[in-house]
Amino acid sequence: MLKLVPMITLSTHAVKPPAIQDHPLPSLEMARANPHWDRIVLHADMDAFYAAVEQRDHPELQGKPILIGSNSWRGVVLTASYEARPFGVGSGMPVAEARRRCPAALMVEPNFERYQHVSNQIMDIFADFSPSVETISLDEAFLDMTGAMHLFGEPSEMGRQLKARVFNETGLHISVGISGTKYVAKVASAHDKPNGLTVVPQHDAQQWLSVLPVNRLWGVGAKTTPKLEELGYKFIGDIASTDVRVLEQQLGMPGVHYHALAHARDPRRVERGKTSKSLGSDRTLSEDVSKPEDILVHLRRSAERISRRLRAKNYVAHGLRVRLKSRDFDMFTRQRKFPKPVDTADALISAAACLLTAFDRPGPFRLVGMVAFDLDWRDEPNQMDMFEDGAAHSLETTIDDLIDLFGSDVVVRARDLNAHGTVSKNGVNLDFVDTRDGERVSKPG
Ligand code: TTP
Ligand code: MG
Repeated sequence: MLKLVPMITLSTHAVKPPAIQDHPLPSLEMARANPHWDRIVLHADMDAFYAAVEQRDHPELQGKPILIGSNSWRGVVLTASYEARPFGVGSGMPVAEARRRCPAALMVEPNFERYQHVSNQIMDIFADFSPSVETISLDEAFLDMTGAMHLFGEPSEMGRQLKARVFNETGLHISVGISGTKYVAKVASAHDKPNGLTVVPQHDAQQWLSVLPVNRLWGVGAKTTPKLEELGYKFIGDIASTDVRVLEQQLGMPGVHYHALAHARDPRRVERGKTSKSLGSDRTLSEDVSKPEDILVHLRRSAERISRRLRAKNYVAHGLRVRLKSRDFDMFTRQRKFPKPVDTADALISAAACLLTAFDRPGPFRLVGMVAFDLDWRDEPNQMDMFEDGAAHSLETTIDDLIDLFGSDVVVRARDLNAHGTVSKNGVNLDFVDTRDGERVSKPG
């Protein structure tokens, strides 16, 4: 395979965990010590997703050409294992045609429930790597990793860690592309499939793209490719070196768009939108509560749990939602955004106390809890001035250290003690991570 100059390509084609030390040394990235990254966009896409899940779960299919689909299911191949692909079969091909091209291939019926389950697992892993995850499909997402170097190291290291987590937790391989734009990250993740890791620093991206065929431009499909070739544009570099006015004249607005992509210009941000992660903690009580001061006791506990988890993950929250569930199981919520991002229990509890006054229902309530939402990276581990209250932040990080060393009972706030000098126990805590709308991964705590 032609190895293009400015990139790192790490690939193991056999089905085995990514052995980091086996990979060839990053070429250009090593040569140019620490290239500067204004933005880091990571694109991750599972390899032969449905087929890989079937091979994992049915050892007799491993190493064999398989097609996912059925004659009854729209009659098309949903995907083919990498063993079948050299025969020219793949997604969208009529099953009859695929069987003709690859007679040895075994047909496997899809099991969508299982694919959804694995998809949830990988999306949860993504959410641990970045608060800004844009899900594209069941097996594919963009992660904005800007500002995360102090947590994961160089971009190539981010990719290695993500691949290792996915493999360790699912037994499946994922290909990763990393660059300064969504476009180049996506082209890079497909560049060395399966089990690839390709890093293209932004300042090398145009050169890296230049030798790829024009059909690697977004928006250039089977119809446009021959049209571009007729005009003399075979490689992306041919588009990049042409005056944009000429392209516009020949192709209209798409010509301008191809020109920008060929120069590795793509201003689109990773849209976390509904995929943004939030952290929550609810408490279902053994005795219902009505009085604001009683509700606040429980909210304080939720605030402490959430803030510890925020700090442990180096996250800050831009918003807070308080949740109260009535005896009739109706859920009531009130929420607000913070003027500055927060990660302390103090900030969460002050906002919660404020929000509590906005509820127009008296109770009694059987569940109280809160959710910190619109999470973001804390830019620098010690960037204190970004917080409303630096003193509260250092006090709470000190408490984190004590709890890490001696366990959760080592420090108790005086206001949480009851008349007997003990912490009152009422109910069961449920901490959760919301990674997508309406979906929740719960962890009783
Ligand atoms: P893809 O990521 O496009 O394909 P893939 O994961 O099978 O293979 P690759 O290594 O090239 O990424 O799609 C993910 C899954 O979505 C795929 O396993 C099956 C399903 N799918 C369909 O059901 N219909 C389709 O047309 C395509 C393209 C995929
Ligand atoms: Mg895929």
